[in-house]
Amino acid sequence: MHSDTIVAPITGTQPAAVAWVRLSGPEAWSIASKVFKGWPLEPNSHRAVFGTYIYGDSGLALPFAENHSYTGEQSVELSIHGSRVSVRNLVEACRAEGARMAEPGEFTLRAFLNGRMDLTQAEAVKDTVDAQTDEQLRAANFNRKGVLRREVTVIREKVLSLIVRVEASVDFSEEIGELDKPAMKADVLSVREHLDRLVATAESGKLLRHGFRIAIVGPPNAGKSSLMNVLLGEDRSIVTDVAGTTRDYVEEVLEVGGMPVILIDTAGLRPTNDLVESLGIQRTHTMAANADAVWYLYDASCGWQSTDQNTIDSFDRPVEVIANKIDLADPTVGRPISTQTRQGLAELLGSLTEQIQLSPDGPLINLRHKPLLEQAGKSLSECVAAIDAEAPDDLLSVLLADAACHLGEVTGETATPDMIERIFHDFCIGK
Ligand SMILES: Nc1nc2c(ncn2[C@@H]2O[C@H](COP(=O)(O)OP(=O)(O)OP(=O)(O)O)[C@@H](O)[C@H]2O)c(=O)[nH]1
Ligand SMILES: [Mg+2]
Repeated sequence: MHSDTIVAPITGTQPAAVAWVRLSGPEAWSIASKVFKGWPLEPNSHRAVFGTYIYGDSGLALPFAENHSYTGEQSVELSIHGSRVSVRNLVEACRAEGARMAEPGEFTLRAFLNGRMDLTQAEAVKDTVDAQTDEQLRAANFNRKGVLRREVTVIREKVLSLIVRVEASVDFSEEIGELDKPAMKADVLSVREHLDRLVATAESGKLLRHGFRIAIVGPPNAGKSSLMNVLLGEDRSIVTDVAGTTRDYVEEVLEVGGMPVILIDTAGLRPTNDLVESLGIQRTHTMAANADAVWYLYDASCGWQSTDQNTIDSFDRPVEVIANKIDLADPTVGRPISTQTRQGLAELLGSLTEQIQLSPDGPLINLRHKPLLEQAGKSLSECVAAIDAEAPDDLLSVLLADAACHLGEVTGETATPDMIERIFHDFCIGK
């Protein structure tokens, strides 16, 4: 447990109707009793009391006893009116009584250090707070409740029990006999398969976190900006009948089926001598190359041209061809839509929803977990190879210990202070 008591506002930007300030540490209750008139002689954990602060505002004090709080330490959450000055006064009053301003992420760091949560749960606290779509929130809730923690712990415990088996046969070979190599190999392979299933969730995790990027490309005047606007439901991009209206790319996030989708409107593709336009067109190509999907939009009333075919061939990747302005002409090629009459838009979104649907329920790993789990898997594969090569048992236990160590870095049991610091570095004040 830490010896100092920390304080910080735990609610967002002021002004707001109400704000909360949290104190955590051994002096939390004692400091609260000095800044809050109405603090009970015998506070009950989780029971709020109403009172007045020494600088005049009033609100609730909610005490939490040690081992029964978010951080695991004695804590108090204090509500006040959410003006900037009221929050500042309360924080200053707590500091005057000996509290220190909390560092970003320090409440959650203390919760981790006090064993209230593991690293995957601490990361999920941040994901929960940062969630912008339903699916992001659902996945964050999963991991915050410890689903990933349990999964990794189960795998790690299996590895640890394999180590015990190898070491027992090394130390007590006379009593319990030689290690059963075929059985050992089968068990290591089965743990490895379990691990691979978890590693395979990284792609969905990345999609969920960073969103599915769609570059809308095509000739000028095809209606790319119009499509962007109609999908967003707002006039984000400038639309005119002047070819070459969009000069730079514009990106916006849209929620589709609970998933974040990033729509990128780009400059229309055509030969040009205009310096600004050609720079914009270069960006269109870069955006298309880095996107998860490319939508090639053309004007159905102009028909499908050989230049359209040449452009999509040049992309060197699958492209979804979309025929716009079907209110003017029937298309011969591509998915028919009209941004003006909204024909075909529901179908377009429907097929996108199917494309980005997550695999069935389960924990998703993030980009920090992935290399650690992969390294654990590599050590297990090396262990299998060592069994095949009839390597000494000692080597098997070293390789298994290596796998267990990497798994422990995911949950935090074997994480270095440096790793832990990096995780909490991205948190903001009050988390
Ligand atoms: N009839 C009809 N006109 C449309 C439709 N979609 C867009 N337009 C019109 O087509 C013109 C060009 O639309 P934009 O959305 O600016 O086209 P763009 O592809 O972004 O063009 P650039 O930015 O120049 O590359 C505008 O006058 C729109 O009103 C449609 O479905 N039907
Ligand atoms: Mg445009």
